[in-house]
Amino acid sequence: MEKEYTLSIIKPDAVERNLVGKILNFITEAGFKIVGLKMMMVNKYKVEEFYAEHKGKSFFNDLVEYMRSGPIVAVLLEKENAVEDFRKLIGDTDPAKAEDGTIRKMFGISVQKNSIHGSDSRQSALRESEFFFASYERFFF
Ligand code: DAT
Ligand code: MG
Repeated sequence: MEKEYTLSIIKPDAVERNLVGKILNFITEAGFKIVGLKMMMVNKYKVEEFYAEHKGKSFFNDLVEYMRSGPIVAVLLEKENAVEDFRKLIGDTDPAKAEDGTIRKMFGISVQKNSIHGSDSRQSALRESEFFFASYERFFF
């Protein structure tokens, strides 16, 4: 089995509704191992850098405001085929379109307040992991 890593963020709407424990349990029950974990607030510049690929889009400014509206939880996860399997576990960007049993379907409120982030590729996972976690905060066993 080849280990792979992906980066998740439990977003402000889910933290605010006290869903962190429930969501983490759902993730570990699906076979992912937590190898990094951090609760924080991010400033405008950090969010803009994190979501740089969406700069200029109609929803960008609202997205940035939302992501810094309250605490988030960054989670580094390990599993075979982690990136693809985690995207399946969270479901479509729009909770209304997400499949039954996915995290966004269960907990998401809207496209913006969709409760959780998951890296979209191995390259993104590496970039996003380094974005949130120093090397001594990443526990690759
Ligand atoms: P994903 O989070 O599924 O990778 P994305 O990368 O296309 O989706 O967009 C990043 C986030 O931006 C997404 O989780 C919520 C927000 N977003 C995307 N499209 C949106 C839209 N049409 N209206 C409002 N927010 C949007
Ligand atoms: Mg994305």
